Amino acid sequence: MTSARRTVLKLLATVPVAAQAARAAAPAAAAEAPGGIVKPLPADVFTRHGTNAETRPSALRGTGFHTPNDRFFVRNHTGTPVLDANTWRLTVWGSGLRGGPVRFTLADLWALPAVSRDVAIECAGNARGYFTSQQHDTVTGTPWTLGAVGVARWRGVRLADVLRRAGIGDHAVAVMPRGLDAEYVTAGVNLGRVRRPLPVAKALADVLLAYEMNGAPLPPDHGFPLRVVVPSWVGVASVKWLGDIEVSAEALHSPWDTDYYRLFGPGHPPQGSAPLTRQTVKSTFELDHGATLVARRTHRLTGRSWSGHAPVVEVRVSIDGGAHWRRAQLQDPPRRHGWVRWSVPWHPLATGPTTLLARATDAAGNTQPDHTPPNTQGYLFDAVVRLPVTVV
Ligand SMILES: Nc1nc2c(c(=O)[nH]1)N[C@H]1C(S)=C(S)[C@@H](COP(=O)(O)O)O[C@H]1N2
Ligand SMILES: [Mo]
Repeated sequence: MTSARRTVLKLLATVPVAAQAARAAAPAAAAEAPGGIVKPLPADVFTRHGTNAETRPSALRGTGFHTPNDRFFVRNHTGTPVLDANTWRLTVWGSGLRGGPVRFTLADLWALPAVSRDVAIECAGNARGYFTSQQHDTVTGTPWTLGAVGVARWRGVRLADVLRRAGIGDHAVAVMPRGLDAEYVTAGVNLGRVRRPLPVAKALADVLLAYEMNGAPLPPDHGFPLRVVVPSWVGVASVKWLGDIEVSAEALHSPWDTDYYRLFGPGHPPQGSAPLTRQTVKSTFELDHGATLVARRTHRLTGRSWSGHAPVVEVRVSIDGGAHWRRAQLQDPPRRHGWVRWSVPWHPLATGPTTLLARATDAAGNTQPDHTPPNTQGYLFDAVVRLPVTVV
C-alpha cells in the first residue's frame, strides 16, 4: 500500500466522508420533552402560545439587566429535544471547507478560548399581536405581545474560531447551522430541521456558539448543549440544539430565509423582502395589560427599550394616552445588543382608565413610529404600544 493511500484510509477512519457526515449530522430524532417545554411555566411569569411561551411584562420587574433563565421566553417550532451531552457532536461540513467534515465534542469546544457577551434574543414576530389589536391588520403567526425577548449573558466560543479550526476556505460564502429538534411539519409540508443561512461575513464577525446562559449550563429549552447566538439579528438565526453547520462555496437557502422571515405583502416584491436580519426598536413597561395602580401614591413606572441597530439613547413616556411626553431616566448606559432599563415617577391623582405609552430612540436615529406598515407574517412590529391601565 502506498503511503498516500494509507493516509487516505487513516483519514477515512477518523474523519467521515461527506455522505457519512450528512447522515451523522441528521441522526434519528431525539426524544422530545413531554409537554414540549421542560421548565415550569407558572402563569404569573409566562403566557403560553401553543409550543411557545412569552415572558409577562410584570415578570421582568426587579429582575436586573439579565432575564433569569426561568423567566426567559421559549420559541419552539416543535418541542425541546432531550439530548445527551456525552454522545452529542457538532459536525462542520460542506464545500466551503478546505478538507472534509470535522467533528467537535463539547470538551473540544471547552478547550477553545471562551468569550462572554450580553446579547438579546428576540423573535422576529415579537409584538406581532399589536398588528391586530392596535392596527386591525390581518397577519399570521404567534400573536406575541412584547414578551418574546430576553437578554442573557451567553458564554461560549466564537463561531469564527470553530470555522477556522474546521478549515473554512476563502471561497466559503455561506454558513448554515441546523438544530437537532424534530423536523418541522406545517400545513402538511415537512420543512426539515430548523436551519437558516448566515453570510460568511456575519458568521465570522460576532456570532457565538454558547454552552452557558447566565452562568449556568444552557437549559434544555434554550438549546442544550450548544446554541448559536447571533447578536442583533432576528431570533430564528440563533439556532438551538446545534447539531451541524454546513459551510458552503455557494449561497444557501432554507424555508426560514425564503418562505418565512422576509416581509411579504403590499410594498414588497412577490418573493418578499431580503431575508430579515436586524431587529427594530421597541419598548415595554414592566406592567401587565390592564394593571391597576392606586391613586395619590408615587409609583415608579419601570420599563425597558432595545434596538437591533444601535444602543437606545432616549425614552419618552406618556401617562395620558399620548397628549404629553416626558423623558424617562435611563438606568443603564446605552449599549449594543442589550436593552436599557428606565423609570419615570408617576403620582396619579384622578382615578379611572388611562393609557401608558413609551417611545424609544436609538443612537442611529431610529425612533418608534405610531404605526408599523403591516406585512402578512407580522414581523418587525416597532410602533409605540398603547398599554391600558386603571387608577383605582
Ligand atoms: N433548533 C431550533 N432553533 C431555534 C428555534 C427552533 O424552534 N428550533 N426557534 C428559533 C426562534 S424562531 C427563536 S425566536 C429563538 C428563541 O430562543 P429561545 O427559545 O431560547 O428564547 O430560537 C430560535 N432557534
Ligand atoms: Mo422567532
